[in-house]
Amino acid sequence: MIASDELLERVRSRGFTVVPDALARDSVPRLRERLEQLAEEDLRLWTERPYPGLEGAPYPDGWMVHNPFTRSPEFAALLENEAMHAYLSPLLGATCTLYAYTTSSMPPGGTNLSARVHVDSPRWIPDYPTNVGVIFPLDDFTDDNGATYFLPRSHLSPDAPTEAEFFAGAERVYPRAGDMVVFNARTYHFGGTNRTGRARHAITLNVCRSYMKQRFDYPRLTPKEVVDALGPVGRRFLGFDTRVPASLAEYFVPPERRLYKPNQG
Ligand SMILES: O=C(O)CCC(=O)C(=O)O
Repeated sequence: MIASDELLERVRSRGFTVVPDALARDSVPRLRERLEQLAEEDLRLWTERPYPGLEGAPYPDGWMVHNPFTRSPEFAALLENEAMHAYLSPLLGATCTLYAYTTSSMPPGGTNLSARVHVDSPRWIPDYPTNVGVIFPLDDFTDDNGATYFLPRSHLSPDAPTEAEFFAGAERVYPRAGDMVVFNARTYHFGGTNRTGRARHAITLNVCRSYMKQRFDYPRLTPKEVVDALGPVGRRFLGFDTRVPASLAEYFVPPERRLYKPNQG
């Protein structure tokens, strides 16, 4: 699959774009169903087995499931989504890796942590994106259910807009379920409020340059059966080609057995 030059240019010049038909439409209902199950499971586990020191605290990332691909093959398959990689490679290089993989849902009558003017990458280097965000909507985004706001061209400035400046210039995106939003993660955005009675679900990935640290140590965190089901693109994306040795025995190995493989940037 090849990215559209016009849409890539929109990411570069305006900071974001909607790419149609990134997912097979018939895969969406199952992803949506699994997302709801995982979100409920997270809340239950948080109450039943709180992390030490956090007993009694509310779940910190409500309506966001972290690392769903470790618990559900439907989410693992997206690590190799061809449309996504067709856009990531020209923007970040064909060696880019996953920084974070979560879900983002707007509950009925509410919103989530993304309802603030924010960027998903604090670094600003002129003409050099370090991180790209990808949103896979699992519901059509509308004004009523919390379509995301983006401030066009805000990735071109080192300065943060005020909230007034943001809303004076922001545009909302209206992808359909199964489309994909691709954005320079330094573009200011804001998650909307869902005023309907049905949850608005989405999957959100943040992708970084190959030599940057990932949010989690995915090669250690990902279950073996998930890794075994992936091909070279999925493994590289998880960080398997850019690991670092933990001993001289792991360092002094032939090139084909190196943990940080040659030509990874
Ligand atoms: O779900 C959304 O609409 C926004 C998500 C978001 O802001 C983020 O992932 O940083």
